[in-house]
Amino acid sequence: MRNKVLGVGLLTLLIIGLCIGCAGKQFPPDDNEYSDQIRLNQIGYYPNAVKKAVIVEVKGATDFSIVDRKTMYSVFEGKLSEQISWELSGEKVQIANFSDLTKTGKYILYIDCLGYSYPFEIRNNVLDQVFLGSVKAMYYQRMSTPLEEEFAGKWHRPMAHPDDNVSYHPSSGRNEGFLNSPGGWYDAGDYNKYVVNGSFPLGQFLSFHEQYPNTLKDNSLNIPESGNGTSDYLDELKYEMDWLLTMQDDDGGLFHKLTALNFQGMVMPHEATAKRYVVGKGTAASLDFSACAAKAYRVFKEIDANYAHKCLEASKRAYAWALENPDVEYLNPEIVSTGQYGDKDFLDEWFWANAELYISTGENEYLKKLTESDFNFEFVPGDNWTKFMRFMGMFALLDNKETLSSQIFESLKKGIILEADKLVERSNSLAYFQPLDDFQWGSNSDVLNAAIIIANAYRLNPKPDYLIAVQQAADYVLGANATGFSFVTGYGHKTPMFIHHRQSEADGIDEPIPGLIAGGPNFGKQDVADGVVYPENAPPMKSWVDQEPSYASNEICINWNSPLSYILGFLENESK
Ligand code: 9MR
Repeated sequence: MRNKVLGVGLLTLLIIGLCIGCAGKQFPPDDNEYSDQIRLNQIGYYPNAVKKAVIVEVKGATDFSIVDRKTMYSVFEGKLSEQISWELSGEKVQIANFSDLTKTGKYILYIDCLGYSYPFEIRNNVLDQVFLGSVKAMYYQRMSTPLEEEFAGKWHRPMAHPDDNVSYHPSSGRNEGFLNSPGGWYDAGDYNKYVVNGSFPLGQFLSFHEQYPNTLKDNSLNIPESGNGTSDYLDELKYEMDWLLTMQDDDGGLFHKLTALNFQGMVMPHEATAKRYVVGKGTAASLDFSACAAKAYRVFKEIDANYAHKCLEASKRAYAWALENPDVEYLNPEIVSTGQYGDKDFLDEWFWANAELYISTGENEYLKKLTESDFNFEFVPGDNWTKFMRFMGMFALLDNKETLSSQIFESLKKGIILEADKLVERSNSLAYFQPLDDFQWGSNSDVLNAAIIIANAYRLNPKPDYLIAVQQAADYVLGANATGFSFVTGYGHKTPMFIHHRQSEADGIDEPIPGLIAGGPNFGKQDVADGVVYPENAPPMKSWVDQEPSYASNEICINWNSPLSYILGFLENESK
C-alpha cells in the first residue's frame, strides 16, 4: 500500500515537472510593439520547413525564445548563431534557427534586448491566403469594367478605359480606322497595356495551372465569374487572354502596346482620360503572344474547345508573321514615353514559341528549330521579360517528356538541375538566403523567378534542398529581408502602404490594393532623378523606399505578381 502511494506521488511529481518543462517561461503581452531588427517571414512557416529569423545589429545577445501568442509561454528556446557580416545588406547579423519547432500555432520570437518580432504562424497551408491574394490582385488590375463592391470591397471603382475605339498610331503600320481592344489587366501602377508584358506573365500564370491544375476551383476568388462552374483562376486568366487576342493585326503580327502617349498623373482610372493609341508592331510581341496563345490552347481545351482553337490559330498566325518579320525591334516613337518593353534579341522568344507550339501541335518543324541553337540555362538578374521566357519553354518541354527524345529531355533536365544547384548554392551563401547578388528594377521578381527554376528542378528531382531554397525565397519577399517589410501589400504585419500605383494613391483609402508585390530593392535607383530619396549610402538590398513616387523600387507590376503567385502556389502544393 505504502509503495503504491509513493508510486502515485512520484508519477504526479513527474507529470507536473514535465508540464512545467513544456510550458516554458511566461512572457508579458506584446502590446503591439515589435522590433524591426528581427526579420522573418511575417506570414509564417510550414511545420516541417526550415525556419530562420535574421537578427540585425545587436550586441551580446545569445538566446531567443519562441512564444505562443495565446498563452504567452515559450514553446522553444534556442541559441543565436555567431555574428556574421553581410555585404549586400551592409549589416552584421545573427541567425535564430527554430526549424525544430514543428507544432502548429501563432507565435512571436523574443530576444532579451530587442523584445518581440512581428507575429507569424506555423501551420499546414500557411501561404493559402497570400496565394489567393496574389491572384485576386489581377482582378483589381482589370480595365474596361467597373469593379463592383461585391467583388472589390472598399476598392470598388467605376468603369474606365473602354478601349473600344482606339486610334492607330502610325508606328502600328496603320493610318486609319480604330481598334476594338477592351479588357486586360493594367500593366502596373500605370494604366497602359503591353503585349510583351501581357503574354509573359499570363504565360507564367498558365504554366502554374498546367503543373497544378486543381489548385483553385470555382468560387475561390469572389470575382464576377465565380459560380459559373469554371475555375476562378482560369476565368481571371481568360480576362487577359481575351484582350491579347484583340491586339493581333489582320496579317497575324501583334501590335506592341495600347497606351496613352505619356504616363498620366496619380489619378483614378476613370480620371485618366488621355487619348489612347495602338502603338508599334514587332517580333517580340508577336512571338511572346504566339507562345502564350499556344499554351492557352492546351489549358482552355478542357473547358472551351472553340476558344482553345481560336488561341492556337492566332498563335500560328503570329508565328508566321514573325517568320516573315524576324527582326522588327520595338522602340518608342519620339512622341511616346510610356513603358518601352523593347528587346532586340529574339532568341528567347523564338525558343518559347517553338516549345509551346511544338507541344500543342506535335509538329516536328518547331522542335527542329528549337534545337538549332545551344540551350542557354544561365539565369541573370534583370532578364525577366526579356529572357526568362526561354525557361518557360524549357519547363513546358520538361513537363511533356513523352514528346521528346531521351537525349533532348536529359540535356534539358541536366541544364535546369545544374542551374538550380548553382542558385541553391548562392542562396546558402548570400545575404538573407536568397540567390541574387545584383539588385535591379523589379528585383523581387528576380528572386522569385530564380526560385521558379529551383522549383522546376524539384519537380524533376525532389531534393529537400530545392524545396528549402524555394521556401527561403518566399520568406525573403514576405519579410526576411533587409528592409523588414513583407513586400506584398496587405499580407504581413509591416507591408508597403505607399506603392507606386495610381489607384492606390488616388482612391482616398489608406490601404493600397491588396496582394500586389512591390518591385523591391533596386541599386539603379533611377527615380532619384525625380526627387525620390533613398536611405543614405544604402547598400543594394536596402535600396528601396515605401514612397509613392518611387517608380523604380516601389511600383507593382503584373509580371512581378506572376512569379509570386507561382511560388506561393507551388509551395502550397509541395510543402507537406
Ligand atoms: O520592369 C521594367 C524594367 O525592367 C525596366 O528597367 C523599366 C524601365 O524601362 O520598366 C519596367 O517596366 C515598367 C514599364 O515600362 C511600364 N509599366 C510599369 C513597369 C514596372 O515599373
